[in-house]
Amino acid sequence: MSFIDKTKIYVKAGCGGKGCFSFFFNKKVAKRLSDGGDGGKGGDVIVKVNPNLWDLNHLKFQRHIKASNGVHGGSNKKHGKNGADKIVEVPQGTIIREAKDNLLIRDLKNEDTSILVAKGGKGGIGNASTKSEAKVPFEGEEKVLNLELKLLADVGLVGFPNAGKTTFLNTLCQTKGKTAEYPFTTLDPLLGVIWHKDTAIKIADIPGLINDAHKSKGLGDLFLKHIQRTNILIFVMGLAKTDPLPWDAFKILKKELREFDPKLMGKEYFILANKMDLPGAEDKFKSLEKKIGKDYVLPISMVNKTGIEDARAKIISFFQ
Ligand SMILES: Nc1nc2c(ncn2[C@@H]2O[C@H](COP(=O)(O)OP(=O)(O)OP(=O)(O)O)[C@@H](O)[C@H]2O)c(=O)[nH]1
Ligand SMILES: [Mg+2]
Repeated sequence: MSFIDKTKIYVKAGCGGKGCFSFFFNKKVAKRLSDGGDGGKGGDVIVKVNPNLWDLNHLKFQRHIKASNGVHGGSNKKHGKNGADKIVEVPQGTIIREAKDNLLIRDLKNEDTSILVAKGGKGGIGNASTKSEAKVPFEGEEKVLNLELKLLADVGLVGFPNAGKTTFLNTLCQTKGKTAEYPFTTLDPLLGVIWHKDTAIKIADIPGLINDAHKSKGLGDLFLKHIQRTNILIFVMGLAKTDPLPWDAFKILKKELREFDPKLMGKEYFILANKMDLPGAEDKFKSLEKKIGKDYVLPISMVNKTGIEDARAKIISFFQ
């Protein structure tokens, strides 16, 4: 099952039920009186955050979403039942736009938020109220909506493929992301959590980037939107012989981020220099530290399990 962060849906609210046109003969006053009841209101379509959802996959085969129509009014002033609302559940961080002009309807950043996206039609008024003709009901609103998910993580891991991003996340947060010695092992974003007192700090691992990712090289920059909302970026560098030189990698990564969204460069960041267990890593680390400064780089090894607590403390320091 692949991670889906973009989809289009058609929503249609319910129509109002018809107002009833009917009479009864009142013997007491020897008169024909109108007694047609009003139609029920059509159901609304509501988009609601479900914090347990991770992506938009569940809407893949549910593109047409309709709320129920209101029931027609009846004789004896019987009011038709309102149509049931339809709730569309989405993950937190979903942005809703109207497809025709791409105008923002709502950015569902907060938990338990919901928004009415298509209003049900009013029911028709029966002749008991109008005293003449019954009034016709209203149609329910219909819209085509673009839904786009941008994960709400606090920290984003970026790096070349194979740098050890997922291994780091798995070690720090006990996630179960797939890791392997070949590039592009991670194909979908992965989220891990560490705790600081009562605060959950969410960390997002995204697929690896390479030079010209913004020109769709490798997996491209498709996933960079998922780190747009983070406060901090962690550049993970592998220091193995087969990994690109860390300083070069850092420059390329910064270029790719800037090409995608210059605001990404305004975020706080630091580098994790990984695979310190390997021969030659120490020299690479020292040269990187000299260039970027002590405060911006931490040595770690996921094989020797070193530097993990320093990395955790460094992350937490941004949230104090
Ligand atoms: N020697 C050594 N190998 C490591 C270390 N950390 C990770 N690796 C290995 O490096 C390879 C890549 O690790 P991943 O965690 O899959 O790397 P990634 O950055 O998530 O890679 P992509 O998902 O392809 O972008 C795996 O074979 C890991 O076992 C480390 O500290 N030392
Ligand atoms: Mg990975």
